[in-house]
Amino acid sequence: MYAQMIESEVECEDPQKLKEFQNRIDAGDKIEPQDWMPNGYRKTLIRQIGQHAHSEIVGQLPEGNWITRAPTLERKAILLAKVQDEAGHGLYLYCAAETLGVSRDELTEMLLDERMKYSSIFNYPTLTWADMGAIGWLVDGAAIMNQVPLQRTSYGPYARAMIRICKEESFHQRQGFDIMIKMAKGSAEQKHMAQDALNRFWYPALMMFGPSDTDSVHSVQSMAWKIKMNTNDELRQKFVDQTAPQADLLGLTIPDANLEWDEHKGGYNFTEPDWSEFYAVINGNGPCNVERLAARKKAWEDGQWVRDGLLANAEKHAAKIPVAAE
Ligand code: FAQ
Repeated sequence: MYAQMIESEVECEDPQKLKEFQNRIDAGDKIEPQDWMPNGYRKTLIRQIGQHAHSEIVGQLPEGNWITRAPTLERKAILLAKVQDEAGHGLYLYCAAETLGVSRDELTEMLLDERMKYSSIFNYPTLTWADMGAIGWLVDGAAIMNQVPLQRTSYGPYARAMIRICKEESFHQRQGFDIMIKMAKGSAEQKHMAQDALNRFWYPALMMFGPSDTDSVHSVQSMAWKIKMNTNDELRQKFVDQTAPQADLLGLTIPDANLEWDEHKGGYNFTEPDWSEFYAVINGNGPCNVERLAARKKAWEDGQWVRDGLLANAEKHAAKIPVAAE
C-alpha cells in the first residue's frame, strides 16, 4: 500500500485542488482522513508521524534498562509508569498514521529494515541512574518543546494525539527534574553523577530538533502545510532559553563555554552541536544503533505467534458469521 503511494506521487495533481487545499491550510482548517490531500502531504505525515511513533517505542529501551535497578520502590513505580506511557504514545501515533492508509505492520517493517528513522537521542547509552533524571529533564523537555506546537498541526488525528501526549510528557519532564534536584542537592558523588549525565545528554538533546534550518530538507514545505509549526532552530533556541536557568537552579553547569545571555536577541548564545556526530547517528552509526534495532527485531519476531494466533482466531470467527439473514 505504502509502495503504491510512493509510485503514485509521480502523478500530476490538479492545480485547482492543490490551491483549494492550501487555502484550507492557510485558513487554519483541520484536514481529516477522508478529505482530499496532496500525495506529498500524506507522505510527509506518514514519515513524520511514523518516525515519531518509532521514537516513542525505541525510546522505552534506554529507560527500561534502569527499571530493575531504580533506587527505591517509589522511583521504580514512577519509571514504570513513564515507560508504559511511552508505549501508549507510540500506539496513539501508529493509529494516527494508519488513518493515512499505511498499516502498523508496514511501518514496523520499514523501521526494522531501516527505511524509516527514529529519534537520534535513543542511540545513546544510559550509564547511571542520573541518566533517568537527565532524560526526563532534557529529552522529555525537548520533546515537549517540539510537541506543544504540534497540537495545532493541520492534520486532525495527529493534532488530537498530541494533546494527550503533551500532558503525559509534562509529568515525565517533572519527574526527571525531580531526580536531578535530589541528585544535584545530594552527596558530592550524586552531584558528580548529575553533572556527568548533563554533560553527556546536553548536545544529543539539542540534536533532537533536527539539523540547522539551512540544512533541513523538509522544513519549508512542512511549515507551508502546517505539519511543522516552527523551524528546527527556533525550537532549539527556545529549549536553550528555557533550560539554562533550570541548570543554574540545580547548581549544574551546561557543558558549553560559549553559553551566555544575549540581551540584544533576548535569548542565549550557544555552541551548535557537532553535526557530523548527528549525521553519523541518524545514518546508523551511533553508540547504540545496532543494539536498539536488534532489540526491536527480537520483539517483533518473538511476537509473531501472538499475531498469528489473533489472525487465526479472527478467521475462525469470520467463518462462523452467517452469510445473510435467513
Ligand atoms: N533523529 O528536514 P529535517 C520523544 C532526519 S519523541 C533522527 O529537518 P523534519 C518522547 C529527518 O527525519 C522524539 N532523524 O526533518 C520520549 C530527515 O530525514 P528523512 C521524536 C532526524 O522531519 C522521550 C533529515 O534528518 N519526536 O522523545 C532527527 O522536517 C523520552 C532532515 O531533517 C518527533 O519525532 C533526529 N533528531 O524535522 C520517548 C517529533 N532530526 O526522514 C521516550 C515529530 C531530523 O528525510 C523517552 N517530528 N532527522 O530521511 C518532528 O518534529 C520532525 O520530524 C523533526 C525533524 C523536527 C524531528
